[in-house]
Amino acid sequence: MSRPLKGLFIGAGFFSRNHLHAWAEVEGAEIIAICDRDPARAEAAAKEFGIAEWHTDAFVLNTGRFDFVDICTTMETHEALVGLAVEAGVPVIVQKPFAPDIATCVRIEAKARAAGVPVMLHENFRFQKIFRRLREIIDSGRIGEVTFGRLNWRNDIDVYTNQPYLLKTERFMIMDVGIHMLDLARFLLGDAHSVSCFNQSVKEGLAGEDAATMLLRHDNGAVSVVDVSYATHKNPNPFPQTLGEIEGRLGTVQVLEGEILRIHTAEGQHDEVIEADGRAWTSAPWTQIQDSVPRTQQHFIDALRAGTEFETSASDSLKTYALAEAAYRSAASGQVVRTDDLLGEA
Ligand code: NAD
Ligand code: 89Y
Repeated sequence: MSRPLKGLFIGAGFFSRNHLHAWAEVEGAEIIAICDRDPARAEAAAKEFGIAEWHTDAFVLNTGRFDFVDICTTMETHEALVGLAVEAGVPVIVQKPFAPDIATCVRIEAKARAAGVPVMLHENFRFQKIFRRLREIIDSGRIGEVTFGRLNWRNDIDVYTNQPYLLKTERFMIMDVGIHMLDLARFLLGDAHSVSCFNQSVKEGLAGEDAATMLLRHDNGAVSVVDVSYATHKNPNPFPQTLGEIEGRLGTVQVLEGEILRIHTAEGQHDEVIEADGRAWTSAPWTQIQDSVPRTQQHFIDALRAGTEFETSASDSLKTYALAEAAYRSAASGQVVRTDDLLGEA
């Protein structure tokens, strides 16, 4: 392999250590500098991960030394940071959610496309081992054409201690975890065009919703129910497992607690237990999420080197974001909302 691609990492906050541990494993790339507007965070991360250079200003992107940038900041900063990278001609991987509203996502994607700069959304849930395996089972034809799906993420992880900005985020649950589930729904059942949604604010004092129940119609006629909640008390707490089932014309796959896929076909029932990868830097209960981060970043580097499309390119991710936008508009209006209207309008 030719020399590793050299990357700048921006945003040394809560989730950054998963990215930085993962970058140390990714083949064909290395992070050579860290940037955070908080100098103490930038310096501490650089020290901990053995990275020589740290900065407080993302304008360092203009120095011509970076082959890519990994942006791990919250959504309201993405337009400016991705814009800076695009102007500097530096390919981008940027954390979900894409931006606070669909018009901003459309502007970001249009600017990158016009400049020919590749941009990928860090959408790691589809890179969880269990969902890669489920996709393989669907592709094998064992359960036939997919007709129905149910995906749920319901727990009461104390997300507010690690990610306090969520307390004040008006578009909260659908943007935080709903967007992962909507991407998974597209990954497993294909594109969707219509959404109906009810939101709930269960915990008191939040600026946004902490639960949402969405109903999707997919382009092939399949229907899915996608529901998310941070206000669901279960013992043991199922965080961070996405549970549910995918039904096809010939069989069903259930996604059960304990990272079990239960496959039902005419021959009977069969379980597959999906084992964690066993990395030294991962720990319960976060392992399933942490394990998906190196796979996501490796996909970005492999596609960048090969010049192929990212699974979750900025243009692909507009389709996921349109479902989230439709969910908010449906919750506000009580109507079913079509995504083609939204993308046209933006
Ligand atoms: P955070 O607020 O803890 O960290 C963000 C960091 O970015 C902060 O240190 C901040 O100082 C820095 N920053 C902000 N703007 C900057 C700028 N212009 N230049 C340089 N530094 C800047 O946030 P977090 O909890 O780490 O989340 C970051 C993103 O990751 C969010 O979009 C969140 O939704 C996402 N996230 C994803 C997952 C996942 O599984 N995919 C999990 C957690 C968080
Ligand atoms: O913010 C959330 C996400 O995107 O993945 C897990 C998380 O950090 C907490 O639920």
